[in-house]
Amino acid sequence: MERPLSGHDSFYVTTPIYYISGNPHIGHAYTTIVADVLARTARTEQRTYFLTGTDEHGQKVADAAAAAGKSPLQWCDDLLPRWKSLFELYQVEYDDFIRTTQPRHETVVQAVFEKLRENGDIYLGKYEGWYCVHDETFWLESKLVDGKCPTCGRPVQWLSEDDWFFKLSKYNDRLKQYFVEHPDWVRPRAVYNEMMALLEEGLDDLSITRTNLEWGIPVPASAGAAHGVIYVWFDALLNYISALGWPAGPKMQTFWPASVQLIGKEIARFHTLIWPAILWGIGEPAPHMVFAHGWITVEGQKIGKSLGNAVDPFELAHRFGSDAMRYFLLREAPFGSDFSYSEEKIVQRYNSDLGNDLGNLLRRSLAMLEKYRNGLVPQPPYDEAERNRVFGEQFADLPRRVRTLIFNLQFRDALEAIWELVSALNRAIDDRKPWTLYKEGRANELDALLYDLCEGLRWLAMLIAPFMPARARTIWHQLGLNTAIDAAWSEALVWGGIAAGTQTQPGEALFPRIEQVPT
Ligand code: ME8
Repeated sequence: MERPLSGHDSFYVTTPIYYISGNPHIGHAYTTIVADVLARTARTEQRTYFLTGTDEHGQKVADAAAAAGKSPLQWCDDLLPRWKSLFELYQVEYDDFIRTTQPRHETVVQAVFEKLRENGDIYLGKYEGWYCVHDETFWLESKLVDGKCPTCGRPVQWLSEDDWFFKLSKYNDRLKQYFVEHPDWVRPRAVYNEMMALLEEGLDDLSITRTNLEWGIPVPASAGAAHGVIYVWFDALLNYISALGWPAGPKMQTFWPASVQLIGKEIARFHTLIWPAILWGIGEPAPHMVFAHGWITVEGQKIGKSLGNAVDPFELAHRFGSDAMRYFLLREAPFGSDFSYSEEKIVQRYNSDLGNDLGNLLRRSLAMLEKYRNGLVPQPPYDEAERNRVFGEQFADLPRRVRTLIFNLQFRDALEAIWELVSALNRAIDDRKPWTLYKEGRANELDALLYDLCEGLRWLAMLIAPFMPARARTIWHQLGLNTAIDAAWSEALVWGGIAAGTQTQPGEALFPRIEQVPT
């Protein structure tokens, strides 16, 4: 990779800010969990900032509020706890949660508008054309499919108004050059190519105000012919820097440009064509990377609030546990691709990878330790040099490998790499049969094996911690370890960290078996 995400002294990861026009669904949890895995990994080595939040302006929110007989702000205030509780349920530890109705954001949006106007990047013109309320997007007639929105397929409405325009076309060449010089700045490649094709066609200027809408950030009065509100996308994109206190806040100096901005692929155009141009207009650099991931689908359809097939993420976390859901979402498909969701698949992954492989490894290791050694981690009967020979040598580079894969957003590969250790430990039990070693009085061999199982489990707790924080802690505690798990991550490089004599405490099953509910 051209610009590796690790190795810098600060790390800034963002998710889209979500439209608070309804309840969250599993797609919103997905992006936010991915950001959390990255942030948890980065935090152990770098100054890290993880931002998420809610997009509260625009017609879509105004319409939802009106339908409920509430003011837009009341609507947002009432729904916000539901969104925040979802993230809490999924153990998302963000550093900041921004709402676009907060004054700290609104003042920045107006200041950016002013700055662009002073620089001559904004002008007053007439907008006539089509608008999709669902996607809050302006469309040229030629882009419509059967007269409908090309992205979501809904009817569009005709707008004719005097608006302020951003000179996006002016940045077309600079964008093209930037894409050529930074071939990894937009990932995955398919999205990069799609955006490059749009640049080849040429970008039009962008209307960035809405005259006939009241719910939004007012166009600054100093703009003279000011009227209406700022277009919701122009407003929303700026959250990534308003949260840092643009222009001069200390966080801006530390964290901008962002290390990685995570989005769903349907909003790649806004983040990779419009967003860098706005940033350049105000003298800021583009983010290091925008990663546009695929969709979770059900029967081939994107899960969405309004498609009526939203899967309730609260119910899923209650049924399967938030750790198992986090595991499933990151393990099921390579990050970037679409993947179809089904409960059968969750149950299958849960019972096999989590219950049988990892859960049973912990259960049987600690049960044997309890039975043969009173639950005390034995003194391994080998010296320092030899200790590293077997597992230590075989897995010496595993923590680094996992970190690299995580920072390269290859979460499935990272989990597969971790499961190589799970399998190796399970195989060691099956091959070396501790019960026979015990019966035959081969104490040294038994101690060596039991020690390696405990140490291996210690490694596993650290390695899975960014993915499954709660279950990692369960393993840690059952091993009898009391230190903070995150701090130990980089010490894991040497096999032999668990002290002989540690009193283990077998407890609840990690992932009790789940029976498939008949459909
Ligand atoms: O677009 N699969 O907000 P939004 C995977 N407010 N991820 C999904 C998904 C699915 N089926 N459905 C949604 C907006 N997502 C704007 C963003 S940013 C300045 C403004 C995730 O509520 C994915 O991250 O429609 C997607 O991009 C985002 O939710 C869209 O959320």
